[in-house]
Amino acid sequence: MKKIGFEHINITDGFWKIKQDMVKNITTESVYNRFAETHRFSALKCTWKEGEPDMPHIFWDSDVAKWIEGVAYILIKDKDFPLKSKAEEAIADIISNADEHGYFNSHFLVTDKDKRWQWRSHHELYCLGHLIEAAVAWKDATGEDEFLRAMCRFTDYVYHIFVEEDSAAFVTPGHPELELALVKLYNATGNRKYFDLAEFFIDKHGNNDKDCDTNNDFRNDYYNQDEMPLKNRTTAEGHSVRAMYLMSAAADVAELRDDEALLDACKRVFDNVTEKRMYITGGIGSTHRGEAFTVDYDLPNRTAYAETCAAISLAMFASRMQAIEPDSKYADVVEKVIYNGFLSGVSMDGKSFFYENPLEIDPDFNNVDTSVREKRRMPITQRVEVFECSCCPPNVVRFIPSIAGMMYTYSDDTLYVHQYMNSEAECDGVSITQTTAYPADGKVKISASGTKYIALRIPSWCEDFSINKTYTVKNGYAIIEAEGNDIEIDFAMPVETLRANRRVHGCAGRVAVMRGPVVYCAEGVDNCADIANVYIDTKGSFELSRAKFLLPNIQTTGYIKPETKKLYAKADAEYKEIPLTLVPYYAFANRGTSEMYVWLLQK
Ligand code: FUB
Ligand code: ZN
Repeated sequence: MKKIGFEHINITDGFWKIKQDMVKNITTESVYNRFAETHRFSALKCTWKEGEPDMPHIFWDSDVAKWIEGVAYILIKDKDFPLKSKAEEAIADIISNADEHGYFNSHFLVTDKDKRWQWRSHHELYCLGHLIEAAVAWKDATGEDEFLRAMCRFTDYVYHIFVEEDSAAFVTPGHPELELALVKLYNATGNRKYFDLAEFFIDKHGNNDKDCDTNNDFRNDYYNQDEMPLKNRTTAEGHSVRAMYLMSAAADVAELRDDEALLDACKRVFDNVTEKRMYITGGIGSTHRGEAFTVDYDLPNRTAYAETCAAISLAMFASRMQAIEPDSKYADVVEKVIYNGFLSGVSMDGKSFFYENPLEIDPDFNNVDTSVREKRRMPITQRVEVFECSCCPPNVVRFIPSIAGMMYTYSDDTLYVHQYMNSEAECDGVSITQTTAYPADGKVKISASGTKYIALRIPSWCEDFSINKTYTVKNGYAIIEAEGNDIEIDFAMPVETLRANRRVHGCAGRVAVMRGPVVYCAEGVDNCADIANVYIDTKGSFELSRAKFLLPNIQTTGYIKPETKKLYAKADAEYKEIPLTLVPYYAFANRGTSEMYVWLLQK
């Protein structure tokens, strides 16, 4: 199946139009300013000298590259986007400071010069991957190909070092990313050598770099995605962003070379992540140690790592799988991620970010020392504008402008609608318009032409829907003869309560509240203290109320037992009723530091 690229789709109104406007008008500039202040842009000039402060970090180039990629995606829709000139300056620095081989890295060009290609964990290939993605995007946006040609030259050099000369101290990128970028480079240039290099790295994972960089207890083969050949994998292991970037590339390669064994591994890993290792928000990676997956069902709420980039990487993997195999489980996961564990990563004003996205916050425990000797590591409770390791903000900058790229795929006779957003699209003789307020409600009007069938994803959260046409359901999609039809769909979107698998011990006796794809939470700022002790009745009433954060709040009744001053007291006290307000999870922590709980006790 082919994807309809986001460049062919205009989101014209509604939820994602607001978010795209936010990124275009606020986030991109704000991230630029923070990166300029923290020397990420000046580092590209490669003038840093030993002894000076602010030595260019090994992966600053990737931060800038993702930001340029985001600017390019905005330029595709708005040629006059004012930050174009800032991106041009950065690109000019990258091109002009490359060495005689085409090599560019703002860290290794000014320091550790003799350590090039020696440290697998030092992100050289990762940075190149992001630079390639930026260069491909820049060419698409502007038609200018100097940046792309520079990155081809750099990639040719990498091919020489890794394939022809075999002179590097490692053979797989410790942090995957280049692999998927090489597939993009191949698609952009048609040069088979870049696909060969993608295959080279994909096939090397788990076959070689056995004892490289194991200087830290979490920097092991799992962390570096080198524990076994990809085609043997059954579970997602190690650093979650690395794992999902790598599986994204594996899906690309499996599809392009028609590799069933590799594709089967992708399917197994996807199922393992989404059936056993994913939060209800679509967050993944439950420990900060190595930013990693742990074991099945280990999904602690308060210490959840659930990095914003990890959510993005899962959406990247899922959206590749949905283009290979028509099964709605992939698009369901994309939807879960984009409305929850990804979107909580950026504040409602578009300026600040969470790196970690926990499902539970109690400032009394998160923000103070909870053991005598050592502070337990806890997620921060308020978003910040920049981090020392600031991979997430520019990932938001590139992800939201290109989000429509996950909406549609098409085969000879069928157009698949994976996501519902108010939009117009035109590509390859197929055109489709969606009119909807989704996910504020579940009504969607669709008119399409240029396709014989249209396949509409029935979201997994939806038990009751109507479509004004005759349809058959296959793999989670309602298939309709489309030509000339005005389709009206209504996905009933009642408030639902969900329980977790009983192996998820942090959720024992608790329920989460969802409406459509959106997970809700209770915050201290709207409610009482100690939300941990509030029960809700799953059979009680859940009313929608005024939207503070784009989508309606939910009002229900909470039940608490009377407060006791004792540390322990008799259990048989009567419940007291309190009004309980729930807000969309993506909007938590936008009104100061406050308690926050996704999982509430079930009465
Ligand atoms: O290593 C570069 C980035 O920093 C990763 O993608 C993030 O997970 C964080 O480790
Ligand atoms: Zn990140």
